[in-house]
Amino acid sequence: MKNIVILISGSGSNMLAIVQAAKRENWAAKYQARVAAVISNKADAKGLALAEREGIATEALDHKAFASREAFDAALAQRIDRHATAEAPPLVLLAGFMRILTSDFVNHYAGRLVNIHPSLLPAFAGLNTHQRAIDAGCKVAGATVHLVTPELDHGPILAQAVVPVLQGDTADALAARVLTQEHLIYPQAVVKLLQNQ
Ligand code: NHR
Ligand code: GAR
Repeated sequence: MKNIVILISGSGSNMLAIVQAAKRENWAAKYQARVAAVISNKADAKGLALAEREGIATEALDHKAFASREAFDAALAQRIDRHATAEAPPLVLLAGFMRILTSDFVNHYAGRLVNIHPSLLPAFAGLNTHQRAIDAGCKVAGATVHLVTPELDHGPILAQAVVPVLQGDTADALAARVLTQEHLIYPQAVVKLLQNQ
């Protein structure tokens, strides 16, 4: 069995989309893969309760309890690597995870660390993507699933989805439109990775 570990910080809707796709599409039988754990750097993340309701093991690891990024990332990696199996190391998915990760952490998971970013990369890496797209006068926006590399939001692109930017759009309205597409492309991109292994 290959274990998938999902890292979140907030509402966890992408996490839930992946968990539901795994059940609906029977990833256990098709790809010998399962979502083994959901880990949040925020104890009050709404996504933790959603994951519990789906019967998935959850953990909170508060980054503020650590003296440095390196120390937090080392503790996080230790938690993740408990989910290694005899067959495979874990696949790690960032789903609304809001902490930048150190190069050591990223290199340890090279090729098996994935993120979904709410813009059409390489446009609008970093934060506040929807307002920046509106302010730039973009006619389309979207989301990108990519492999994580040490340089923020710059890894190889696995999937993208496009939505229109509408007249009078607010960042919240655009974010909601983008999010509906994220829920489709993230599970699909994970399936492709599982198929290629
Ligand atoms: N780490 C590396 N090395 N590379 C990437 O591509 C990463 C990453 C960690 C997270 C997700 C990312 C996004 O999709 C991601 C990609 C957080 C920040 C950020 O500035 C930026 C990008 C992303 C996630 N975080 C602040 C920090 O100091 C904290 C912000 C907050 O807590 O609200 O870590 O956009
Ligand atoms: C998603 O839109 C995701 O792309 C974005 O946060 C939202 C999380 O929603 N990620 C980032 O901004 C990373 N910096 P979710 O918790 O409901 O999946």
